[in-house]
Amino acid sequence: MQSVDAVRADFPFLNQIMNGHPLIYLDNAATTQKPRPVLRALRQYYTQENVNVHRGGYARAAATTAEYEEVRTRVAHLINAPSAREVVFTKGTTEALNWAAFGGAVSLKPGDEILVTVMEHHSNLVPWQVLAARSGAVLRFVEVTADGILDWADFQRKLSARTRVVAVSATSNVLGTVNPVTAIARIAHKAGALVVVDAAQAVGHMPVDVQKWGADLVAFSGHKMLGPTGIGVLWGQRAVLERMHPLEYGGEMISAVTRDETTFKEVPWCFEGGTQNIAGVIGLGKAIQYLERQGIGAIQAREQQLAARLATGLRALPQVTVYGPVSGKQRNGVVAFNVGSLHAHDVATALDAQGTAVRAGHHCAQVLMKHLGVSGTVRASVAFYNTTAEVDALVAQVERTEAFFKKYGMG
Ligand code: C6P
Repeated sequence: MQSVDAVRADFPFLNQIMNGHPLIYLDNAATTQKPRPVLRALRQYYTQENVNVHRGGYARAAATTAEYEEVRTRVAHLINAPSAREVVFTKGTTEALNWAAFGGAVSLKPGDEILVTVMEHHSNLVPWQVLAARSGAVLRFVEVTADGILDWADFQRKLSARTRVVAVSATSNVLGTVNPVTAIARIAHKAGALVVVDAAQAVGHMPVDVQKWGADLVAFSGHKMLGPTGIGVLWGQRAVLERMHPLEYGGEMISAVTRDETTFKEVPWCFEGGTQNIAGVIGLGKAIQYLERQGIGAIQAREQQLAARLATGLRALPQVTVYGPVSGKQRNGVVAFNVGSLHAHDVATALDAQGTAVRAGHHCAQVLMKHLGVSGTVRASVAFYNTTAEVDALVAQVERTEAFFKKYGMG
């Protein structure tokens, strides 16, 4: 990996003043910033390459189509998928997970069970809840231990021959917990369940090998891994994708249309109806190139190191509660915390006034908030372009915030 200074020079967003202070951006779990090669590619696309793909017979159309399809191969390489034809472009993780739930990968009947975890983001919970309500299936939750780890005994207890789907996040967007996907998929498959992985916080932040995971469907978003918004991926085992049906019918996903019937393109193109986010795909390709140049293993190590330092610094403050696993290896770059009884939004506002951007609230994980017994948390999330000085500055700012409110008898 390049030096942090060299890396930061590639991210113009990071170089700005916020509320009179140099901006410290620690909301990377919400979305990461974009490096110059991605920004350049988007500009280049709209200035010189903007044609529709898979349609035109002219040279520019062929070149842009080839570029678009090359990104599919790049994505496959990044996640070690056996074939680029198992990569479906979507709007993002949310859309990909909706396809996983409603695309016919599994058909449920009353009494069947869907197993999710308490730490799921709403995008990997609400679709399953709706599917359960429509089919008469039962949605069950695997609990989380006091230190923020998936309760393995509870998982084994709840997994049964009735379980038809196990839907789990690779890493939690609140606790930072890294879940043992390979082990989960192995025993879930033994029980005959479909395994769906929400990898929104994993891809680009840790080495992901879908073959090693052994899951059936994996979803992730481009914007959380240096790419543009509005582009994401549903990876699926070929046989699983083959038994799914498109959720959007229309242009470009067809093979032939008569007055009476339509035949569809093969997987994955049958899932990409209408004009796609071509610029998004091309930007995603550049993001992957950038990540691979830095080295995904090195990125993971750096983000874990920064998060561990942050968590340790915050834990040392008398009023601060840090959520999630203590061990650096079991967590990614996310650190959620609260300061005494202060409202998370008040803390985030105080940090914003000091130039630091963090997220506060339920983080689209209300079931987890209920489990933690809080209405929300503050959440700082690092990327490999953050510095130790920034992390230390946040700890100092939290300490000042704590002292400020204490002076007025709050917190
Ligand atoms: N989490 C966060 O601040 P989309 O919005 O479709 O790109 O990703 C949804 C999603 C699904 N799963 C997980 C684990 C996620 O973290 C997210 C997005 C952001 O935590 C925005 S809510």
